[in-house]
Amino acid sequence: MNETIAAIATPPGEGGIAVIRISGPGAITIADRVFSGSIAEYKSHTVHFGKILDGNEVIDEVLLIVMQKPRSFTGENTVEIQCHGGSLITRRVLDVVLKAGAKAAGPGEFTRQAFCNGKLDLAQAEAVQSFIGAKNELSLQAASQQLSGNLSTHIRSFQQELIDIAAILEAWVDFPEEGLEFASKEEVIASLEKTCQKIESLEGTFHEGKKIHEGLKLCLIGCPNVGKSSLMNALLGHDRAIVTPIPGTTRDALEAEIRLCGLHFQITDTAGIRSTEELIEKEGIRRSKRAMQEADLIFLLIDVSRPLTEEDEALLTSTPKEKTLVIWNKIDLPHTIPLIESLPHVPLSAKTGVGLPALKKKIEEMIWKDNTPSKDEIVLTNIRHKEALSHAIQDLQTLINGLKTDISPEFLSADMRSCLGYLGQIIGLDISEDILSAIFAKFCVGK
Ligand SMILES: Nc1nc2c(ncn2[C@@H]2O[C@H](COP(=O)(O)OP(=O)(O)OP(=O)(O)O)[C@@H](O)[C@H]2O)c(=O)[nH]1
Ligand SMILES: [Mg+2]
Repeated sequence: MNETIAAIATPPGEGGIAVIRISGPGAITIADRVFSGSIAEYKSHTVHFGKILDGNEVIDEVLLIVMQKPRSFTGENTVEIQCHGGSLITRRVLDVVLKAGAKAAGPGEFTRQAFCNGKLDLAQAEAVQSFIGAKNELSLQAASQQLSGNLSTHIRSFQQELIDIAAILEAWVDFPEEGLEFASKEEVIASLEKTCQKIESLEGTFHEGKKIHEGLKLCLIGCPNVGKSSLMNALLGHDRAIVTPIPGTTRDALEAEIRLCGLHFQITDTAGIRSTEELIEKEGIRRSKRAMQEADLIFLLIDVSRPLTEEDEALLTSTPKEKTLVIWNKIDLPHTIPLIESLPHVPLSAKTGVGLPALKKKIEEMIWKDNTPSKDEIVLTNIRHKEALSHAIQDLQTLINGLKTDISPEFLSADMRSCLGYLGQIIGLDISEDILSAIFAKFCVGK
């Protein structure tokens, strides 16, 4: 733990500047060995211009920032060197720092120092990586909530409520006669159920959190020539897919990434579905059907400038209702909209863009079902947190059932301890070295 670590903290490649971070008890001494100025005399949180030297050789002219502990991200003495942002020059500055006595930092090691110094709890430390990796506004919002400690505050309040009850349970074990005076069994059950419900509702946000964090799969499906590729291009804002008046233009599933409604989507344009004996097209259609199964959301496109075909009808009845949005396309041409009430639908023209704003609104409705997460809401995005909460809930349920069936208080206390243990894991209490290493290994080097 008491090592001094160093790494390039900015992304690889060329840039105006790059930052090399040194953190640990020896940070100032080590930086002093390679810098032209006298760092030990600098005031904390000041910036200095000077040279990085390898013996007599000048490696780079840099700005250097000194931060004395505990007022730094890691809680350790920290020096940050802003050098020129070429990959070779950055590497050389780092090499000089390593030669002067620092150890090359592993993935997430700076954040791990921050965790060990109590600057962040484990849930917050994990949020750092989600914050950096956020691909859309909602995911950034969720990570920022977690980083500011809101999730941890909730976990701590559950723990506090349970610790109060644990004390009563322990009293029942130690003083079977007097113990009941602290609270009646019914009161204990009622408060456990209340806490359990709160934990369940937090756990329930994971479904939303997963959408936010990982994004959604959206698949465009329909008969040949209905305008699937045109709609994909319209949503992307550029000509990703080939569009022609020839039915059967798209042969393979085409994928693209897109941001819609604050979320990240992986959008798949598929081969038009029709009965065919042609080998390539047949394979394309098989892939379309697979994409449809894997999708979180399906757009079923129908060309309303011509009468419904048998194949349109077959698709209308066979696509999974809960995730299908019907798109009546080509409304810029003379058209008739079929009367179908069973599926949500939007009329539009992929060619002119009419109806696209309504489509986006509809997507939002379908995804959130009127339950758009608000800015202040905590949403779980991390599977580790969700699993720990599920275990905690199971323990609480066993505990509540045990109370109802008059099980011996010793067992109840064991369930309670286990439940508290799971809650603690989320914020990093009593967590094993293996789990910690696995968590930080997912980080990038330099963070
Ligand atoms: N007028 C009009 N034409 C459209 C519209 N959308 C698509 N088209 C035309 O319909 C033809 C087929 O469009 P595509 O986007 O290639 O259709 P697709 O569903 O991808 O077709 P396949 O790949 O063959 O399955 C092209 O000539 C498009 O210009 C629309 O909204 N209005
Ligand atoms: Mg196509």
